[in-house]
Amino acid sequence: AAYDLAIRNGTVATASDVFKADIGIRDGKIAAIADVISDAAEEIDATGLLVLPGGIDSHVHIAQKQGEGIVMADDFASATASAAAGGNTMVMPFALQERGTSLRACVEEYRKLAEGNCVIDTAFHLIISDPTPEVLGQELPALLKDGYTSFKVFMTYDDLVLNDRQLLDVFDVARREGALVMVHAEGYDAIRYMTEKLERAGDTAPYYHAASRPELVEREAAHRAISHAELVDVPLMIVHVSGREAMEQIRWAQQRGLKVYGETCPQYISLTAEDLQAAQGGDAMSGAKYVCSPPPRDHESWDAIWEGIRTGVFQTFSSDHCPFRYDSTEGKLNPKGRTSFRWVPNGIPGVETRLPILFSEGVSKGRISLQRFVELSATNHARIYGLYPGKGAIAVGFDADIALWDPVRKETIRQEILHHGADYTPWEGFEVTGWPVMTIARGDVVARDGTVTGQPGRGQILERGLSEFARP
Ligand code: DUC
Ligand code: ZN
Ligand code: ZN
Ligand code: ZN
Repeated sequence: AAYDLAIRNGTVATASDVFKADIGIRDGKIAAIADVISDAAEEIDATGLLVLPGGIDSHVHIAQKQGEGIVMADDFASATASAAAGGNTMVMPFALQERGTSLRACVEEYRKLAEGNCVIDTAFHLIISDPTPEVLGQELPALLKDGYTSFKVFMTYDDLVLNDRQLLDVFDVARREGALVMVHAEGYDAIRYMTEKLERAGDTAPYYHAASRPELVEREAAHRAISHAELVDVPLMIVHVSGREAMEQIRWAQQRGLKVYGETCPQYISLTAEDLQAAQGGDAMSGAKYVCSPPPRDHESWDAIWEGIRTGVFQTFSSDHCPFRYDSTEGKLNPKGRTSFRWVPNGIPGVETRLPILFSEGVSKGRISLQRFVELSATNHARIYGLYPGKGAIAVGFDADIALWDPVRKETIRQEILHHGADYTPWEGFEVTGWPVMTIARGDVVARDGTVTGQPGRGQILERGLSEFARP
């Protein structure tokens, strides 16, 4: 046969077009797109289904080192299996530098955890917490040459925060080496001030996590990051934007001609700060299930995020998957977490539910086109993070990374149907229209009808190229 696999009679969507076609796959790559492909060893009938580029989730945390006694709920096997079941063919987790340690040594630790365990392809970003002269002068440039072409910096958290001068120094290296900088924009001092004030008043329940990080905290940090990036003349990606305030800072920068990009996430179009409040008669601690940073806001914020999505302020829609078990002394309900929201680990699981939520709230409800969905879920992630061409589109010569979607299937999100390592989903009971029914990664069927069929270890750890989006 001319092809290993043909996907027949489906409706193909790319970032620019929607059309009926068959797809021929050979050696893990898309070898042909044609009206009819009949000479394949195997066939999948996609009648009534959408044939989309597999999702790329460029913001996930897997097995990331936490503070003492806290453990992430996913390893690389479970996180990538969960991603595959949710219509993804690639994830980008973080290799975290701990202060006082070599960046290179940390990268090798994370690689070791990932190697042999990933169901789908994976590529690491770096997190820089300790920008010593050695890190900035030697380690970072060398790692960039090895294909780690983006890194995240934090403007908050005791163990991660960089001061303004450190941000400027890191930005300067990114500019010189062509790396893309991702920024967690929330201001450390403002959060500390609010947290201590709330704790003094006895307001320590998970609910007060949101109050400790109001939108202006995010707006101020976004503005500061943007201004520093302008000073250095380096592009910037502001990740996990939660509402109007930070969105408007990015738009302001873009209107001034700066290369500032924006990412948002499902929690900012579907959860609110009220979710952190216990249900009537419920356990006040249950709000911990929704503790992530920035926190979910309100319905007006959802509208602002949609405005940003529709008008192109945001380029990527990621999960920020950061899973902790709820009912665990190593997770949300750790002993210190019960005493104050300050110690509840920040993050929620979402790698498997990202695409159904965006598809349902976006495409099915008529807020965005299918092409825009493809761009936000896959193509832009590949373009911005140095994987394009090759990934992120349905085109001849690209990896055969494909998700088949049933656009009219109704599903209720429930913990029992998910594959992550967490013991809950923040979207329990959330109803969606549109569901990924099969995921094909480099030509292999890795998930089908809610069952993960891809073996751990088939996924590769990829090096990435420099991104055009990172050019000053
Ligand atoms: N930032 C993230 O990107 N993920 C989880 C927690 C956080 O602060
Ligand atoms: Zn380490
Ligand atoms: Zn962050
Ligand atoms: Zn994150």
